[in-house]
Amino acid sequence: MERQEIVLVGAPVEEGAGRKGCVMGPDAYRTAGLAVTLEALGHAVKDLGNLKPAQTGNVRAPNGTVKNFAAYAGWTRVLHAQAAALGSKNVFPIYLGGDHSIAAGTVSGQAKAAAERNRPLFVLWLDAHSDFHTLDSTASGNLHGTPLAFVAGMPGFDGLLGQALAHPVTPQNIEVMGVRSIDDPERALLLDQGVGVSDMRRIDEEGIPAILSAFLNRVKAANGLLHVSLDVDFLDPEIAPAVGTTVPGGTTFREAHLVMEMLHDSGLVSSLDLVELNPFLDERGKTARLMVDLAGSLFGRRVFDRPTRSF
Ligand SMILES: [Mn+2]
Repeated sequence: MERQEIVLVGAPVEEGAGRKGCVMGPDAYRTAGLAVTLEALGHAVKDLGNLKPAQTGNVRAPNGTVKNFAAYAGWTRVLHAQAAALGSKNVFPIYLGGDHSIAAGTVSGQAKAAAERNRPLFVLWLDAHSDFHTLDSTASGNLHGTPLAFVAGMPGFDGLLGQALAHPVTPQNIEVMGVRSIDDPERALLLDQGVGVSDMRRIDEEGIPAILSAFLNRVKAANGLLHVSLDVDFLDPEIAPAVGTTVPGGTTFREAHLVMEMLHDSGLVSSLDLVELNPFLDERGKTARLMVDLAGSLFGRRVFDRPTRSF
């Protein structure tokens, strides 16, 4: 396979989640051997270490419900700038969260870089939740429930970047896969905006290959770039307990690997988030190792080569 220049960017963010621990996520991926796993597949890996949030001065929360808004703004700004810069280079960034709020910066930055290359950005959001709350609709106030709405250009996020979002992701270019927990305001907004949603029932009924290949065909036909945002809770908590928001009935080991293997074979993926790993809740590193193994499948690990057969 093609050798990739992979860049690791640590974003030790936990202010978007309801409980502490995601701050340790980037180092857990390092401990679990992410770099050596990718290097063993023939890729070059450069680790930029962990970022620090930008100073935001006196940014104020738009309402009293949202928690840690200034921290969210600081992380969004530094990650947006980093992702926009990496997206303009011939490298593959992997953003190591941190809770899922990091995607406000990573996806918006990748979208900016894609727009500058005249390519549409598509987003595959692998998650138990749709993270499509606005700052007004969130009941918990936990900001890791809002990044997808922000990058899709939903209103009310002024102050997050300190300027309007110039390059939102077209909602129809987003596929949310693996969901099994959506709040009513999110459901209404997802439907209204035409976001693709393949919930667990649809995965049960139609299977990963049919759903994912239809989406990948759309990305390819549009000459799109594809950002993948992998939340630990996409996986069933039996195999991935290290997350603060477990929801039963997630994807199996094989379903998750199949997603990654199909993504690899497509050659369409250009950036990746690994988010919501909470090492404090893990069992002897098994969730961190599974996430690293899934990254391995995305970057070409396979049991056997599968040459196209001609008869
Ligand atoms: Mn999430």
